[in-house]
Amino acid sequence: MSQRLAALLLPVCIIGCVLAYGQGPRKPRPHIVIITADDMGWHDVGFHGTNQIATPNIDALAYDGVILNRHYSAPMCTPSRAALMTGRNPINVGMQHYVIDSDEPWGLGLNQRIMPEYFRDAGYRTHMVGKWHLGFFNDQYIPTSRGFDTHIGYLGPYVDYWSYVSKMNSGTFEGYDMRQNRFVNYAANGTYATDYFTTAAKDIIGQHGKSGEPMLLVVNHLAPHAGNDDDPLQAPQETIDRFAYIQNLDRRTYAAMVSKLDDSVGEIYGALKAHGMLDNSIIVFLCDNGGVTRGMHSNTGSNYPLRGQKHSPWEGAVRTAALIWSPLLIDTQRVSNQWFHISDWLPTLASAAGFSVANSSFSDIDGIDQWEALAYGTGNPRQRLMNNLDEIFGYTSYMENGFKYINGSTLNGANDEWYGQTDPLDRLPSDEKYLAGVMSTTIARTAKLDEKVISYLRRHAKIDCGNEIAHQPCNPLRKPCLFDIINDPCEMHDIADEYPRLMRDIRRRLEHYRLRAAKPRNRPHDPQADPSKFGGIWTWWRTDPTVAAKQHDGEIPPPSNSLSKDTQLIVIIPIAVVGIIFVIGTLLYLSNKNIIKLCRRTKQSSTNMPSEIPTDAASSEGKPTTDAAFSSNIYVISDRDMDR
Ligand SMILES: *[C@@H]1O[C@H](CO)[C@@H](O)[C@H](O)[C@H]1NC(C)=O
Ligand SMILES: *[C@@H]1O[C@H](CO)[C@@H](O)[C@H](O)[C@H]1NC(C)=O
Ligand SMILES: *[C@@H]1O[C@H](CO)[C@@H](O)[C@H](O)[C@H]1NC(C)=O
Ligand SMILES: [Ca+2]
Repeated sequence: MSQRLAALLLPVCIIGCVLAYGQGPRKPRPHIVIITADDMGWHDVGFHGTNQIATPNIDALAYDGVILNRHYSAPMCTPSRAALMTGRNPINVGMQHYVIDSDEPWGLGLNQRIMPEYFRDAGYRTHMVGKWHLGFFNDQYIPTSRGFDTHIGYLGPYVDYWSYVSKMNSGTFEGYDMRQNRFVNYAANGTYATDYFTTAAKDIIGQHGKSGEPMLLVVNHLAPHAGNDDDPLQAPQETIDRFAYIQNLDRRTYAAMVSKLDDSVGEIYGALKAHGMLDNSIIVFLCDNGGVTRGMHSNTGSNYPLRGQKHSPWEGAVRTAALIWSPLLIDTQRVSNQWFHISDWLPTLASAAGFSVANSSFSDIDGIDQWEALAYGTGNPRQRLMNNLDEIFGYTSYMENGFKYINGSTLNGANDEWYGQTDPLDRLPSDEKYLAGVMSTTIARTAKLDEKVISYLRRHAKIDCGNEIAHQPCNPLRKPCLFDIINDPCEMHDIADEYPRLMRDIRRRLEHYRLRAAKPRNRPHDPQADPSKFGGIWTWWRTDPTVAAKQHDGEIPPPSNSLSKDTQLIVIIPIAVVGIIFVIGTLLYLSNKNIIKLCRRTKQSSTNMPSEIPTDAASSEGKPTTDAAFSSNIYVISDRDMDR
């Protein structure tokens, strides 16, 4: 019976198939735009509940997409960017310790295959705008040598927002750091960096237009990172003036820096819309690490009420503001509490684009493909998060199944407190004003956002730890601490003594991580890097000139699509016919058995163990009373009713 039906349908299918092919190729891969903020705090976006700094565009995108409420980055720039680009944990690629100063001869290993290389192979055009910070002492390390068709931006950790000068080595080395591919970009000089990068991104989108090719665009903003130490906070005066209600002048300027960044997000969205790309786009916004309220490169960023700040083992360093927006997501306008590590983006976005990076012959990906969980709101594929294990500074920050473990700290504990509480003298805008701001954005109007939905989501994305003082304060410099990070997100109560077995299990697992970790790649300062030797320009000072001469300058390679259309047709038709017969047969079989169930699958955690460490017998500490979910390995947090 099923065979007769199939025979009947077959000619229809073939005709349909040929017609469909004639009308154009398969649905094109989605455009992917990743926008990163640098050193921006948890408490510096409106969707986390503050009215101090308006970020209506970022917020509208968050409310209409998925708020990633447990998004974890590495504690500093270089490790985070390494993880984003490689899909690997920084400890496994030797990028776990500190950052690359521009006069240091090291970078992300050339044996690492990075995001734009994977996407280029999948037919993408690949563009980077803004910060690199993964090494440039040799020109083989720069973005356009590593898979990006184009790069407009700087190579080091930070520059002046107007002059693009970057000072290193206690200010004794000073040079211009701004590139257009391999060339020095002098045109940017004098234009506010956030504006320049926004224009560059819009130009790329405009030129790309409806070319039909998929686009990967990574926009790594300078904002709101501090500039050079002698003039760290910089924004146009008219923007600063809009925040006159903020008493602290540095914080006021910082608010303007964040506000310009928010404008950028709105403009990039607008450009995608104007060029007909929005319907098939994925936009990701994330922060590379927490804000810096105090100390070196302080920008007054706030992670309140989270503990700590950038460059520490605490949540304030690693739990970062993030969102994903896309018409390709099925279950949107929600707060996701699935654990997400920055290394997950590569496999996740590849999956969204229809290809896999999991088993490349180049490297083992540590990240987990969370596309299905994000798109359908199903499950929580990740149970473990290695924030960092830095043997040089001597600290470990790690989470599994909702328990966070910290041993040791940075800077002898200088970043271990709670910072960034809003000045009570600031007369903040009202909630009504906040809502009106979000609703007035193009994003909110296009998405037809509802004010009730916004208020609901905002309430659920906010972390409130009350005004409680830590009554079990932890000093990880003395002994390791453990936190129930779901019920104690602000790391106030050390519960290590209550869980001796879990502590032992964790220590054993951490030993696996430690033994498997790559040696940090850091190299000391090199006097030869001094820009004054190169006409005041930061450049690749260790490039072999004979190799450099052979490299073609700034040329964009052709896309990798190869088969001719006729060949494709000859290959596709027989495959399609066989496929259709198979599908019809299967459908008939399944409908008989009445077992078709669509979507909403819950994944078995065992198939999704992070590959960062060898799978170990799961801990069996018993059933903690705090959260029923702990009792199961399939650790599902319901997004809609987690209210903390
Ligand atoms: C940038 O512009 C300023 C002001 O015009 C100028 O003094 C400086 O030399 C320029 N920098 C470079 C690298 O050309
Ligand atoms: C990668 O391939 C190897 C063998 O080729 C296999 O053992 C391994 O399970 C694969 N890993 C993944 C993540 O698919
Ligand atoms: C905690 O960190 C310190 C400093 O790195 C180290 O000496 C000690 O062995 C660690 N303790 C445990 C229990 O791992
Ligand atoms: Ca950073």
